Amino acid sequence: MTKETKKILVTGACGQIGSELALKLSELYGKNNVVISDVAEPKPGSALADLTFEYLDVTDFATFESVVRKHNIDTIVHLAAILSVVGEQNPQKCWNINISGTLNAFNLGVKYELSKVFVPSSIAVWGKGVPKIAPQDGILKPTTMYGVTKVTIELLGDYYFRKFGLDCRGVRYPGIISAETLPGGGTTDYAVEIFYSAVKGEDYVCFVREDTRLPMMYMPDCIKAAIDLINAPKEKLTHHCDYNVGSMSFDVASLAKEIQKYYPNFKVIYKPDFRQEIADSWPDDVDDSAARNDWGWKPEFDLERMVKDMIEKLKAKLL
Ligand code: AKB
Repeated sequence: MTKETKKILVTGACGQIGSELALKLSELYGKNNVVISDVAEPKPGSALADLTFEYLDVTDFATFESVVRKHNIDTIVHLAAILSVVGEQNPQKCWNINISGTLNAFNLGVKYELSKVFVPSSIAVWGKGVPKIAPQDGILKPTTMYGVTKVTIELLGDYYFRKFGLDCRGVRYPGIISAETLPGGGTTDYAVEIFYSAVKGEDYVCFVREDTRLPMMYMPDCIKAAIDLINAPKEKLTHHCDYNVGSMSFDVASLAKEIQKYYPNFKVIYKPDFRQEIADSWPDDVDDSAARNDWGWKPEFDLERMVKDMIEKLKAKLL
């Protein structure tokens, strides 16, 4: 994207990633060039509430189209989605929102010859039997409806590129850790909730075992991955909506130990529930060499830096 032209529509903008990515995009490309949409309004008085907002259910093609036309949108950053845990509570709704919403974004991309559509995928594309370090290209057998929708979206990305020349791009996000907006119904939510308990001086009841190890990423790197991929030269890309992006990988016990450097009395009580099975079906880490080679992916935060920053931000927010 260049500074002059682009009008970007961010769907699902009030969610965990959208609320920070939309602000970064408005900083980079100008407030007037970013339109946000969601099925919930931004919090009154928040920085997000300063951006142009459109109420949009992404499964409603006519309204989606009217927003694209009204604002002369050139790029869609399509974040509206149902995550893994909520998806298991209502698989049909997960399929409808994730698949219809993405198809609408892709079809608008083709119809209005948009420059790009960015739609994230997830580590949820893998299932039981995945190697501990997930390869870029491997067998995808997800066990959740969320994972099924993400594999489908990756395949749709390849199809729309080949069939219509649509420039669609996406990364497989790991669990995202951030202090601004809580994640909404994912399996990796424990890695965010644990900080709120620690900073509030409470014990944390964790819904997965202490040895549960998953790939994770801090929000500044999550935003960097989206913007770096959106801006990468097309001719360098060997994949579309399915780039592995690694950052850090840790088990809950190691995260708790790092937090205890700041809160020595902090305790985690482990009470695994149905989410353990989902976590166990995902890899420990990912091989992101394709992202590194194709568009120079390089994360900046490790566990120590992330924990320090999260605690500082949450202290300012909660205390
Ligand atoms: C979830 O846990 O469902 C998400 C994800 C890994 O995509 N955070």
